[in-house]
Amino acid sequence: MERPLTQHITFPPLGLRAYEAVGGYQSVRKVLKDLAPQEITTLVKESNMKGRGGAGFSTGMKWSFVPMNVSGPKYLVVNADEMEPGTFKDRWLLEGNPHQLIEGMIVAAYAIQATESFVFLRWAYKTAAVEIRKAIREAYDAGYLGKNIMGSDFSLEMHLHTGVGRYMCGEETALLNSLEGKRATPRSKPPFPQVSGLFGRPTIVNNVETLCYIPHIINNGAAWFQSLSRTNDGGTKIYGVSGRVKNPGAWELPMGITMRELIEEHAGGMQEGYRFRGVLPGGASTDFLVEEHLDIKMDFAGVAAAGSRLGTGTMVVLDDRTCPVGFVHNLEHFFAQESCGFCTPCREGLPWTEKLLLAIERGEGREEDLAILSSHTKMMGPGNTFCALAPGAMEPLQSALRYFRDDFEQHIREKRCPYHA
Ligand code: L3W
Repeated sequence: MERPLTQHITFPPLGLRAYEAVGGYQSVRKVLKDLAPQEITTLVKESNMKGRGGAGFSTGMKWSFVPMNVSGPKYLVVNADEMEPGTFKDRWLLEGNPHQLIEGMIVAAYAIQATESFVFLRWAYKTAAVEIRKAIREAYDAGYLGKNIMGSDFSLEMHLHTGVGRYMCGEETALLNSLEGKRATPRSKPPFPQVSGLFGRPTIVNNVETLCYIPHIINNGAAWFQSLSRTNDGGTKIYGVSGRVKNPGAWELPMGITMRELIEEHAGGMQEGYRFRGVLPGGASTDFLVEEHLDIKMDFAGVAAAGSRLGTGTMVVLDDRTCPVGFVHNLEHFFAQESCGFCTPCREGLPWTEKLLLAIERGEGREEDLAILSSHTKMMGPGNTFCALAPGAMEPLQSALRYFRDDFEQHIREKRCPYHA
């Protein structure tokens, strides 16, 4: 099985010469010599590459929205602000092979003719910051960055920017505001960043995993990328599993592998004494799925058909000895804390949700609280808030109210948490 993305991951990562020795930076040489910017975008479109940050938007299509005949600067920004609970896939790529990301960034920047690029990195990823800084310096020294790359007329600057630890900065327009030195609140879309992004200029924001695939698509072609997958969404995917499984971790596997294979084979199944109860398939801001869904394909369409989202593809497993009310309360505590406070439903609704869940968890809930929680899932649902933070926060709650309703009712009826003696 091919694992293009992770095959050269080492700790510490390969330096520039060792990376070149395994084929590194070939795609930069190839595009600068043989391919026009639009040809790269077309190739990425044909590969059916869908963005790996959580939304699954077509990468080639996103790039094609950048106006090519405008003068003035354009920007490429990598969203490396990985802070979705349960998600640790980009960290693996950042710490284990930073040159692969830089190579993907150079090709992407060339495709949209950006002259300046930024890695917006989560502040807590200290090791990644050291490795990326070192790799950027090596790339400048070798002539892959800076003026007239490899003797061509294409020039690109690259900067590492570390965030301040806000989940909100993972939303692309809040990230751009933060990069401009402003408060990290989201902007209204449209206009999308491809047209008006950083400092009002055309900007592409892509996830780390997304950009790391680009060198491999350039080197091996769209058909090869599609052939790695078991479904219509091209490529491999980094999947992860955490929770009370025997072997929690992350693995690069064909897109469309089943949830059962991931949990039972790769994660080794449940630990002794624990039973599978449910799973958040793609980080905390996705709907729970349960036992009946174990055979679904873990691609964008497969998870959506089951009533959830692939999201980041990093699953959090709920077991039968963990209180689902406490589990969801913990998540809503995170989301309430991370609301930027800009729009009212999110600012007011999330702390209210958190308080209701805490009361129920403690055995102080009232019967009417379940109806209030349900109405919150609608009031903070898609279309009622400024960005996707609160609707995402409502996904685990609305599905927990559906699949684990008996647990909520038992807490209220017995005025205690049945999971605590
Ligand atoms: C032009 C249109 N561009 C969409 C572009 C848009 C963006 C991309 C996705 O949230 C999700 C969120 C989290 N014309 C366009 C267009 N685009 N329509 O496509 O856009 P969108 O709005 O669908 O999603 P988003 O706001 O980027 C991302 C979920 O991911 N998530 C969280 C992940 C968190 C991390 C992290 O911590 N780093 O990855 C997990 O599920 O809830 O729903 O570029 O411009 N008509």
